[in-house]
Amino acid sequence: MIERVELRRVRLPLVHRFQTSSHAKRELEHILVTLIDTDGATGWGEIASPSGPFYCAETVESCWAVARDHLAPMILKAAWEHPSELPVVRGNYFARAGFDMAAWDLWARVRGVPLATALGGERVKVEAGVSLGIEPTIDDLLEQVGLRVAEGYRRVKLKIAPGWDVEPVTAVRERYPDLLLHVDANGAYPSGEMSVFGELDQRGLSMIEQPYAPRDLLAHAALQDRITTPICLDESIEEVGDLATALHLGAARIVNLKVSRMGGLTSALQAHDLAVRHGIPLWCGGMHEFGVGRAANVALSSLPGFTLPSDVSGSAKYYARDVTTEPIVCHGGLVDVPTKPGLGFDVDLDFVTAHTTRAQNFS
Ligand code: OSB
Ligand code: MG
Repeated sequence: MIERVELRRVRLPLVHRFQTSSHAKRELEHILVTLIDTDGATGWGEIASPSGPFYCAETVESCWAVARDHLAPMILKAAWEHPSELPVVRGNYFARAGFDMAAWDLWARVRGVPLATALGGERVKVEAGVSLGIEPTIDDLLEQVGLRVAEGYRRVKLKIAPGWDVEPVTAVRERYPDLLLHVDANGAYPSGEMSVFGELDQRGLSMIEQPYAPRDLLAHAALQDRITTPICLDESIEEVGDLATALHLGAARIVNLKVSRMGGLTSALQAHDLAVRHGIPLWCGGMHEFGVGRAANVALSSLPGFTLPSDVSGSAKYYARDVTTEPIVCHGGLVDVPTKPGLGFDVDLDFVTAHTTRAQNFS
């Protein structure tokens, strides 16, 4: 049983401004969730919602309200033996993910096993890629790509949007003919837009991520029929049922699984198993998580179905200093899967406290 829940809104500046098709950000505010059980054991989770409702419907404010008014009170009353038995609400995936992750961390710590082992992970290192935002100029983009390739990252993903697509992608491809490269539109193209994707189909990309709006699965299936580059879904997949529908329709040949977007590790695990049964390659996407959420992403990426590099870059790609006492590091494009119990990282409470904008405890 959980005896105490702590919620902290923590704000950290990004080392490099990040622009997607819908918005730009310089700093992030995520909510750290701490669960403390009746024996005093502790688990940490992270609610990594964007501040505004542009990637998905949730916001930091909506997550804070749902966590405060529903998830925290519900978990204090709940009897659960395993994280898969936590009480649930509809939707509100990011908010739920913070609690699910904290429950998994607690569960694994109490048993003295690394989270990756608890989830069924097999890898000791995971392959890392980077996600690069829209830059003011193509030269700026080439500089960012050069920096990350020099650091050893195994794959580069470029954000695209109408007006920033064929030209920058062609420039990067010409400079790096053998780079594992893909694009992510975050659903910015009108349903049925084919010509841009016909061009991008000639650039040797490993995938095109989320070209159309999240619910427009039929448009994704029609595009996949017309191009050979695999389509990868991100925003479209919030529940395991969404994945089943997408695969049935032929709307994706690759899937980006995100712990945050799917309401936590429990649901991501189910989606993993379904994708493996369908022979669909997976990778783990990110939301610029702080060290807590990223440690969960690293653990998930150690599962056998994650056969493509994940967005689990080292802390240094995002933050000058992370919320964990040790940063997550990437060497030669690989991130070690932690071997310590639970998430395998400790939270730097002094640093977190110094960057907390609002906190509330429940018991
Ligand atoms: O679509 O994958 C996305 C960041 C914020 C919102 C959406 C996305 C992203 C990223 C960053 O691509 C991935 C990372 O955490 O490195
Ligand atoms: Mg994406």
